Amino acid sequence: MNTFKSACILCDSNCGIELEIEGREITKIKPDKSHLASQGYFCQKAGRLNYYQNHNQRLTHPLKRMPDGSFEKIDWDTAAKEIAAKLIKIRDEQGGHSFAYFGGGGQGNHLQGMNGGSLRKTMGSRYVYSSLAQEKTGDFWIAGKIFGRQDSHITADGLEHADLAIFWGCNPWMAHGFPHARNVLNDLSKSDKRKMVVIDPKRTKSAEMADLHIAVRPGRDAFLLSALLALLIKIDGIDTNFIRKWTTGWDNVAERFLKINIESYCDYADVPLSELHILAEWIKATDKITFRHDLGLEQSLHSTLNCYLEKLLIIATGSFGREGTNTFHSTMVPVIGQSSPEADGSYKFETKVTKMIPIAGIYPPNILAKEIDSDHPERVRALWVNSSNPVTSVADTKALKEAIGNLELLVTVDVAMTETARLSHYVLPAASQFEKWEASSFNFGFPSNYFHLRKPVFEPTGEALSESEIYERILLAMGETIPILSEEKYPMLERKVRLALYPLYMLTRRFASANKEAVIAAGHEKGNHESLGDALFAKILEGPVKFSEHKYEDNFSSKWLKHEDGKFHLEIELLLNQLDHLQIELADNNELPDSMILMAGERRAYTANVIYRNPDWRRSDSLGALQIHSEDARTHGLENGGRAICKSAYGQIEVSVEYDDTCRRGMCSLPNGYGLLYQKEGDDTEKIYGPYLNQLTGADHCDEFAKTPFHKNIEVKLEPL
Ligand SMILES: Nc1nc2c(c(=O)[nH]1)N[C@H]1C(S)=C(S)[C@@H](COP(=O)(O)OP(=O)(O)OC[C@H]3O[C@@H](n4cnc5c(=O)[nH]c(N)nc54)[C@H](O)[C@@H]3O)O[C@H]1N2
Ligand SMILES: Nc1nc2c(c(=O)[nH]1)N[C@H]1C(S)=C(S)[C@@H](COP(=O)(O)OP(=O)(O)OC[C@H]3O[C@@H](n4cnc5c(=O)[nH]c(N)nc54)[C@H](O)[C@@H]3O)O[C@H]1N2
Ligand code: SF4
Ligand SMILES: [Mo]
Repeated sequence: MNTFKSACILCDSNCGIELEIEGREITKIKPDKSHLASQGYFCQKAGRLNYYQNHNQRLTHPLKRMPDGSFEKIDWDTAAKEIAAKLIKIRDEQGGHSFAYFGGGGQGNHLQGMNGGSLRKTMGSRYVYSSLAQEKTGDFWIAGKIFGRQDSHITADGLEHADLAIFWGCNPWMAHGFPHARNVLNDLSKSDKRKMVVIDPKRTKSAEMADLHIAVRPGRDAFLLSALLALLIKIDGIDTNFIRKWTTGWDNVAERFLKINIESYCDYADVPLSELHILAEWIKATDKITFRHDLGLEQSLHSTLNCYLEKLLIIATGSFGREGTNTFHSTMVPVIGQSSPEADGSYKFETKVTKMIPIAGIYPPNILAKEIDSDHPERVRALWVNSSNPVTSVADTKALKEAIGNLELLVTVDVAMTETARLSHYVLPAASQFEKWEASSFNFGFPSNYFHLRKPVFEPTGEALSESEIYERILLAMGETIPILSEEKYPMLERKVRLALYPLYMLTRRFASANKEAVIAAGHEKGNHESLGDALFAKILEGPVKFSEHKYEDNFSSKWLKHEDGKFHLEIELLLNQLDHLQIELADNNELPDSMILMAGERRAYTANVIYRNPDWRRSDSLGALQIHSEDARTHGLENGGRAICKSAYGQIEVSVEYDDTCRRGMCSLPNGYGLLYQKEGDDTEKIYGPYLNQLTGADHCDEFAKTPFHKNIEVKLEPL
């Protein structure tokens, strides 16, 4: 038996863990108390990681799809040669725009996946589709407008010290999303002095713990957010000093809120005015406020506008740049970037069919089917998927599957035989996150930020390779090379490790030279013969490190505030117009639809995106039940524990019903992460386990600007089966 240190890969907290292994099995997992960042924190999902590492759909060989749809094992050289020839042909005959890359936004594979950039460069393509553009691109775009950079990203690390914590459309008890989430919630909940507010149509576990739970009507947050801002302006609950010192455009913005009829907006959001008053008074009376939002705002109606209104709340109340408030954070391995227009306002890399612009360097999965399935001469012809399973995780699965049939080349790099892999021309087996050097770039800490480079615990299974080796083979076959750390400088590292770590080395050096003070404050120093970046890299090779220690005033520096005047630019005309338009929506649509609103993709105790394939990993909710208020269920003739048909405008699925009075009337909820094909031991065929959600969602049901899907707001009809 051996013990190793690593990290959980299931959410962005990336808690440190200690693994006991026997052969290729993980036999025990404990939280790592010595881990600098997580300090012994972890949750129930991590204890089951053996199910991620070992299951009967692990890919062990490169595979090629035959004309009859079956797959044959091929060797790496043949795979690399054949794929390279096809890529070159498509690039040379059609141009780089016909190649798109999907991935990079999942829960892992951030370090190894970076070499995918070399492939894109060789192909001459900038078209990166990512799951992050299923949630956060609206928010990134706003950051670009307000702060001057789309990757000036705000963190909620201040929650630990906040006297008022506002959770809007998120359920951190289940989904985490910031360090030691459950401890932070427990502390807030127990304290008599500190307050916690949750705004969520469902009385989630987080809502249960709050001092105030506002059960907003699904999809009506924009009304509630704008009514709250209007009320704060009315009661002098905003921080005029902060606004005067740090912002431009406030007067014009405030004027738009003065037009709002607070009472009718509250009514439309089905929130008692008294609750809004309590919240506004608490905000006015509290100095240290941290806001946190997630998919309840991003994947619901008005998603980009919601995120804008939340930013305005943060800034107008001065809840920024101090202890206990929101802040920026440093980034070692950037997952996103900045997409800037040309001088005339156009974008060089607009997509060819739907004319979508990139935001933060990425494109929304919601447009992908259209970009492929078109007779446009410059359509997408080749798709490369790396550590993502779009055929299950993207809206309107049926349309995407059909579109994929029109690809000239689909290559999937994954650890498992996913639904997307099954449609691919070639499937390339990747070493798992415990079989290679890997790290997460979801480090959102402030003022201290941590990085954890993990060493492999196992040898790769079968012929699986780390992504850096996979990309090297493909690029060599295309006549290119891939850079590697010098052996002279790092003689102790194996060749494949030098290959994997080269991008990280370059980023570390760049980070250290751009953030000298923060790196020194984190305890690193330049040696006689080595640069600060080299010194930091040497520490990274040893294990988890604190890589930056910032000062609160850095939040107001040009590191993150990129407008020339150094201010927050609050006026975004496009969104202020949408704000004005809410009045029309309200006037036009005062009746509730008779259908139920389905929240397609709730995070529960045993969901972890589409990372675990073997359904046995779950200790509860094996069917992924449709939760619904008992009275709504009875109205629809649905029995507790019975089966039902859930039908949307796009498709229908069969579900199991569970009465759950924490749901608001009129809404129901299905969990994310189910609907995967699996053949359990002893079964003679494969089965789909749990709700295949994205058969119910539509690609056009999305934010008009950022194209982020409204997964949380699907109109459905329910019938007993
Ligand atoms: N257990 C678990 N944790 C995870 C994941 C997982 O799969 N499982 N996935 C990770 C990922 S990729 C992400 S992006 C995060 C997501 O983390 P969260 O966004 O926190 O999780 P969700 O459960 O998807 O949605 C949050 C809440 O939004 C509420 N909601 C729905 N509609 C509305 C609305 O109209 N208005 C408001 N105000 N609220 C609404 C829901 O009731 C729900 O409680 O979780 C991460 N953590
Ligand atoms: N209806 C609905 N749809 C949703 C959501 C929802 O709430 N509702 N949530 C959305 C959100 S927020 C997200 S983030 C996406 C997530 O969906 P995806 O982008 O598909 O990402 P993940 O589930 O993180 O990971 C997917 C793949 O990575 C593979 N993988 C794991 N480790 C490795 C590795 O080391 N190397 C490689 N190459 N592959 C690896 C796994 O086998 C899995 O197939 O789903 C989105 N889809
Ligand atoms: S799922 Fe997230 S919170 Fe739970 S152990 Fe893993 S990284 Fe930590
Ligand atoms: Mo996500």
